[in-house]
Amino acid sequence: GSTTINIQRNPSFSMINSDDINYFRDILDDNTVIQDEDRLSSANIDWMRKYKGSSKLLLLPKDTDEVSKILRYCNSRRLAVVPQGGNTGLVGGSVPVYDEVIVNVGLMNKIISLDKVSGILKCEAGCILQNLDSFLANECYLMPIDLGAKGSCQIGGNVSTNAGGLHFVRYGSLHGNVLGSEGTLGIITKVSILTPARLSSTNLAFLACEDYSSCQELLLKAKRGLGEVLSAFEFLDTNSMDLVLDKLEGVRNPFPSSLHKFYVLIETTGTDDSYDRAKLETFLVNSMEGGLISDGVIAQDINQASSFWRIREGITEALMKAGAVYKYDLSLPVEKLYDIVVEMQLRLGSSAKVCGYGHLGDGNLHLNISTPNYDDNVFAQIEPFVYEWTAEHRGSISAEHGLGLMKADKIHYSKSTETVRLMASIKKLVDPNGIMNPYKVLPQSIYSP
Ligand code: FAD
Ligand code: 2HG
Ligand code: ZN
Repeated sequence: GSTTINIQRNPSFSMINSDDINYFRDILDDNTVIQDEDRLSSANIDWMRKYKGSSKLLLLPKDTDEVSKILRYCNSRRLAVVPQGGNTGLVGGSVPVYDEVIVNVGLMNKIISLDKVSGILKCEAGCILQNLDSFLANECYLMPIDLGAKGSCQIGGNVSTNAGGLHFVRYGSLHGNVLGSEGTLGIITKVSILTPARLSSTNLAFLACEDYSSCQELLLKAKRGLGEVLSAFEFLDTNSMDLVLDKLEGVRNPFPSSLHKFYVLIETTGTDDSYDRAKLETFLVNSMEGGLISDGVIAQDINQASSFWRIREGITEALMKAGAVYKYDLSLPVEKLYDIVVEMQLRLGSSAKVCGYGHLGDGNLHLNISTPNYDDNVFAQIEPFVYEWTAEHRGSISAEHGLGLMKADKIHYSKSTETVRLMASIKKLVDPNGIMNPYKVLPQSIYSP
């Protein structure tokens, strides 16, 4: 079921009336001012079906000019707005809390240009990540970001959440040149992004480790031994694997004989297939001889590679199918990163299944706790413990998913009072009436318009 939010609707926001609707009908094309119940109900609820708003209006602008007109009008009328992209966000940032107007730039999905020498791609913010990558594939370029939601998420959403994903370890943060704000400062309409060359050879290994310290050592060895070709280093624990095998159709364990404690995916991307492959094979043999891995296999073709990725990318979906999920996205020092999973499992006992996986190369743990049904007692065991633990170890409570609604009042676990005040004053400057994505990112106590 959806979560009950104990935030009051900000009374300074107006309610939509028929004049407003008429105005939007006037400035926007037919069929882009949406009041239809069905379409609104899917735009009102998030991907996890955990956060649910009650917006009466969804707007689909077709260009920047329309976005400006919408925002100018909403600001003058004090109508609150929630920018929405693919609505794949995992922290309740992309859906209204109350009756905010939903603005989705999904119709703004044109690729504007690609500079074939520099690799600079210009596109509208509503382009779907996977479509951009397919376009680039024909030009031998690559999107520097990849994530399980690529078939639905929009580049504008990626930029605004500063999404991390599976290739962060190679290409780094999307924010090399853009600043994100989870829709709290404005609406992104166009994105200009430097894309790396798409290289001809990709190899993927699926490995089994029997303890967490081996995973860590493997990461170090991979960075040193695979060096310039390393393009992903992901891990999952036995509970995560178990869940995927149980809940997703057609997924099988590459090592059918038994469940291992940990699994690691190592991807390499380079220019010389025989050289790259030999490098990965040598790495595998050395890791096996050194006792770091207990088993390992290199994908023989693209189908096997996608079946390996399906295991890792499918965990979020499998968790959804398993019942209630308590989701945390932590960044922690790598040596401490798995301790919280062990501690949490001890705390919760057999009443819950604690899954740890994530982007080990970036020190990003996805801690997910799964129970058949939502249970307040379980929740009370998890929070605030998980945030206190993270703060104590100087980690971040929001590694890549953003703060959204879920963690707006938890920001102080990761940011100093001064930083939060500074964020609030920037917000006040850009959005004086606080109409942009209210109740998200910043706590109401610090920022209320
Ligand atoms: P939405 O969910 O629609 O919105 C997210 C936030 O961005 C909201 O605050 C919204 O207001 C704002 N926003 C959206 N569009 C705009 C815009 N044009 N202008 C201004 N603000 C805007 N995230 C990761 O970082 N790494 C992962 O590996 C990853 N894997 C995922 C796997 C699955 C299966 C799923 C369901 C989600 C995953 N996510 C991951 C989370 C999510 O996909 C990302 O946060 C993504 O960047 C959201 O994009 P979106 O277009 O769906 O945005
Ligand atoms: C991933 O890395 C995503 O698979 C989703 O960021 C993580 O569901 C999650 O916790
Ligand atoms: Zn992730």
